[in-house]
Amino acid sequence: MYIFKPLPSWLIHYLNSSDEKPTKVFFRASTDGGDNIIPTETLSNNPSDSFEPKINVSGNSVHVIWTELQALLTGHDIFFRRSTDDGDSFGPIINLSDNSGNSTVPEMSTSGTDVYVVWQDTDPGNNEIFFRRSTVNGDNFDATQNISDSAGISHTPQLASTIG
Ligand SMILES: [Ca+2]
Ligand SMILES: [Ca+2]
Repeated sequence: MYIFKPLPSWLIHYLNSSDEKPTKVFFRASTDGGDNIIPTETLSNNPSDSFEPKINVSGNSVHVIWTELQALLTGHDIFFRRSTDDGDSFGPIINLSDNSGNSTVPEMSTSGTDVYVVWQDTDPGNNEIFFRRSTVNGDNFDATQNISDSAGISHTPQLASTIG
């Protein structure tokens, strides 16, 4: 006797339209290859715009990052949220950048239970690329590292990792 369990497939979208402000990060998932899609869940919780969502799946975990406008004068921050039950529920929102610089353009990669996040940030005075790593599946993150640390404008980071 064989039991076939379709691989889960995931999708995320965010709405950016003039009739819904602020923009938010929405999550929807399908566990049957897209035949049925669970109701939309709103992952962001911010009175200003949330945008630039990125998603990664590792095992039963779903990791999502995005950018939020905090205030016009203090710029943006990078936020992270994870699910460990195939997207049925999500844990608390974590502010990964949490600084007064303009933190934008997040990218994410996973390898086993490691989660890697980069973004560009003006906190040091010019644009640098910041990096944070979790070795515990996003439960918490190590300290932020400035991995560009150059006088010029460093921007548009990309990230890749091998499967752990
Ligand atoms: Ca910031
Ligand atoms: Ca730089």
